[in-house]
Amino acid sequence: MSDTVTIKRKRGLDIMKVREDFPILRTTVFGHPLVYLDNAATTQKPLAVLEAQDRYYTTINSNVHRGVHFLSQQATEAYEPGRKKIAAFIHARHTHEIIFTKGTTESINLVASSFGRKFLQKGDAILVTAMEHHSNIVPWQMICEERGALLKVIPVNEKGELVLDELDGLLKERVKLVALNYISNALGTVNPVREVLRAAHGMGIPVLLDAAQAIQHTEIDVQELDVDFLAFSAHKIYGPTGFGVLYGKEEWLNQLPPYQGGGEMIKTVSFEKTVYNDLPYKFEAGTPDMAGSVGLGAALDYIQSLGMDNIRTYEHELMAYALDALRGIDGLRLIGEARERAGVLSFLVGSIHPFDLGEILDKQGIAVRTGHHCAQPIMDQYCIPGTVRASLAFYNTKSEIDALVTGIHKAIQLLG
Ligand code: 7TS
Repeated sequence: MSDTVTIKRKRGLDIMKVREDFPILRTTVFGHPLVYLDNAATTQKPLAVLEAQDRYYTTINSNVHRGVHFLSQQATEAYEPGRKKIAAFIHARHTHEIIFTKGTTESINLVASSFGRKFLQKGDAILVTAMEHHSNIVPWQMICEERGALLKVIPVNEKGELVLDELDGLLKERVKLVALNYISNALGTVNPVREVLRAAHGMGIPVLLDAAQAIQHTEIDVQELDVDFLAFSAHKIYGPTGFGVLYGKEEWLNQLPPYQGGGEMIKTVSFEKTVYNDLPYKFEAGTPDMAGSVGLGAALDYIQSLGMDNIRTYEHELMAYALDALRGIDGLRLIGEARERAGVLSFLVGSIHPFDLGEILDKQGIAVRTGHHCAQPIMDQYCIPGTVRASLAFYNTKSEIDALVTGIHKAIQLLG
């Protein structure tokens, strides 16, 4: 580790300096400085990522793996290190346990489709939680319907926490796989994934973690967690859109059939028989997103130069500040009051429609998200159509939280 990184780690983050790495944060919206609080939807990209991708297209672009020519080899040499960086970042045992996908959604669809076709029988079940993103519900519903299996649900209490008392009972109902999010995008709940893993593994049941909202906020060690599958998107961890990762334990990935057929995923093809490629290529049909791998690799380098521990400490402090500030607003109701939370603040104010509040905030340059956040079942449980959601990143500041509070007060004056 370089001296500068060590110094940064000791001193924590210099947020104003960090913000300079993100050119888009200098944008003004309706005459106000942009306050970007929609980080759960997608994060902004630092110059390091933008420049790495630009460099790739400007100087290296070519198709990987298939050519003897100079650029093709350069492209392969630029593309494959991304896989190594990701494996190191999540502490995977093997680099070939990292499968490149389009994002969390495709990673989950891959497992649902391949695992489902191989292991799901009529009357079996998949277990999810009541606070999943649609990406971790619908793919399972689809394969369950196809295989005559059932989708079962771990309930969530009023505070937005999993009701684990029911877990053992549910697992006994012919559950073949548990799929849950690490951190909820709708409530901000950090789920007790270790307890779920322990209970599931106690019965020999594999677990898929949807880490779309966790990878950017907390250190993840897949070996220490002993998780079987883990999915995340590059764009939520300061990398490019359209690129993501499925981690799978080698022993599971070797058992699963390919997800899609095409180039790259084969060793030999004849009309009589096709022999599939080894991991990870067995699951990577077609020309991959080379710039995606380069961009995600650059994002992980950037994050590590700041230090995940520094990021976690700062975001924790910012979250505590934001929670205090929002709780001080008369008539504001937090949706999700879990003891362990990260990244996301979901709320409603009096009888103001989330969309109206979002619009008034937007006019003040404050970007929040309104709606059901692709988590309709948990919204139904709270009997609400949606919420206003402010979601944090390490480049957000306490004065941006103050701006949000001022903006909400303004909305109350106008509409309350
Ligand atoms: N799982 C969770 C927990 C998510 O938050 C999201 C995206 C996904 C899966 C899907 O990720 P994708 O990159 O494949 O689309 N969540 C959100 C959100 O909260 N607002 O916009 C996208």
